[in-house]
Amino acid sequence: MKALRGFYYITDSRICSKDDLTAAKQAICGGANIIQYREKNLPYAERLKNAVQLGKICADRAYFIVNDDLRLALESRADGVHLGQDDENPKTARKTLGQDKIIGVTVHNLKEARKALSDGADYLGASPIFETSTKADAGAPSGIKLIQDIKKHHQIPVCAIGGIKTENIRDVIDAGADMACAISATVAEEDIKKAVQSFSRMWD
Ligand code: TZP
Ligand code: MG
Repeated sequence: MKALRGFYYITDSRICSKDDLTAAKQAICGGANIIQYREKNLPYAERLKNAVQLGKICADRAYFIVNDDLRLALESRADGVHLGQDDENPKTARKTLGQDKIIGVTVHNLKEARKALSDGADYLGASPIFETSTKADAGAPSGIKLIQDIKKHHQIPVCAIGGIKTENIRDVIDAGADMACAISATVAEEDIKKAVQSFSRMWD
């Protein structure tokens, strides 16, 4: 079932032994509720082809979100787009995609969270919670306090990201995270379905 809640799977072709489509299918079977296509290296035409196929795989089973690229989100008819602080403004994304699409925004502190809310974000990505080597410029870890602070002041779904493993997912959920991503702990695993299940079952 589609919901802005539960495990949020992000593709990463750099560390995955399977193609993104096969991996995403396994992630959905493992209970991922959201699939994000995050691909920074392929040419646009190839990314569009992949995004369209990923959208079909997600269908009514998971939300399909495109990272960074508003045009790709629009042309692949994704359910939404995820924007970093240096990407397109959420207001522009709203105008481009329309009211019924999902706009996620990465935030590192409460100030950015307030701004993203006033710009019309549908959910916030709280980042990075813990130390990560998957994103070189992720910045200093905020710890679970960032999740607690956002949830204390705002009523908006929060997705935690950065260094999340099965050992710390309980703390992340207890802090109030509605969703969580764990890239290296799932994408790089041989059995992606099983790896995703070990996170997704925490919301049961
Ligand atoms: N944005 C903030 S941290 C991060 C992204 C894409 C990488 C998270 O990867 P991992 O392997 O779950 O730490
Ligand atoms: Mg980005």
